[in-house]
Amino acid sequence: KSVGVVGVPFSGGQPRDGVDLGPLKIIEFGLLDQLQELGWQVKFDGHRDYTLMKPASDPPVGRLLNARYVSAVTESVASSVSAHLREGSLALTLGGDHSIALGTVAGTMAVHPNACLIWIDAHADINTPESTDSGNIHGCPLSFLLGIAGQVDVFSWVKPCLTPDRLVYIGLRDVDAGEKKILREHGIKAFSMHEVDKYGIAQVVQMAIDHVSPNGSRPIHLSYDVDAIDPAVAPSTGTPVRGGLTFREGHYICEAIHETGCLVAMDLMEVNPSLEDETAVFQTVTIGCSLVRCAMGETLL
Ligand code: DIR
Ligand code: MN
Ligand code: MN
Ligand code: MN
Repeated sequence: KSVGVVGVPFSGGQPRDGVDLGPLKIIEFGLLDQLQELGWQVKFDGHRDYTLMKPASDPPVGRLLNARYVSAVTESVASSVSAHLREGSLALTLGGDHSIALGTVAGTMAVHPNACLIWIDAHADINTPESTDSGNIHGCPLSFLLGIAGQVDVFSWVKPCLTPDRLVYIGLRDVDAGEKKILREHGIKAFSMHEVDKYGIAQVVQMAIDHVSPNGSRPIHLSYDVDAIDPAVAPSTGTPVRGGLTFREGHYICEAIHETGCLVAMDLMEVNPSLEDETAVFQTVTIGCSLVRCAMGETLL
């Protein structure tokens, strides 16, 4: 078994500097050795310098900020992910902000068109170019992937590749009014923190997997925003929201998805080592690594 690691030191999908340092810190912390110890053959070409793709001028496209830059980076990420999957490797992408998932999911769907997407996040990241208040594209990747974003010429490379029935959320607790309307209108399944409290994490994960993969046979793409975890546990992230997943709930999700045997791609996003103090950064980077290890087969016993 082999894993292709894509390090994406990119922050252009949101305004806070430092999230581009996430992949560097996670790898510095020793994630690749840890995966080797779990029996994975690790392929890592080094962190690419995406700043080379930054256009000289990138004025807002409607409300969208840094749209040309985000588009160029995500298009490149999509081909990196596809290449790893075509070689039969699991694709692990380390962000960077969550706009990068526009690339990773497109890359997965290019190789596994029937794959499903499990999105772990405090936020729904499904704003359209019209509904976004912030203009930050890390709040929008799913609208592009689902084809509900409308035509944006800058993103013409993105083909709708996801259907609402193959998307499920766990962990939501900060969803914009416009996003709630989109979730309702498209019948998208979401387990917010309310459902986690109500049913417990084990039942929520089971219901989520059953929803997106009714026969248990679809390839799974797991896109994990570290802000899904409670900020008391994972503080160094750009848009923390109280009332999140506990340490164990966050890990349980990864363990249960590993147990399906269907995981083909994972994203770990929004670790920002420039936010909060040294202890907070250590905690957040540590949990980032352990979430990935659990999704890739680490067990407690
Ligand atoms: C908000 C926040 N819904 C937006 N989104 C965040 O900017 O669209 N996503 N923080 O991670
Ligand atoms: Mn997110
Ligand atoms: Mn988030
Ligand atoms: Mn369904």
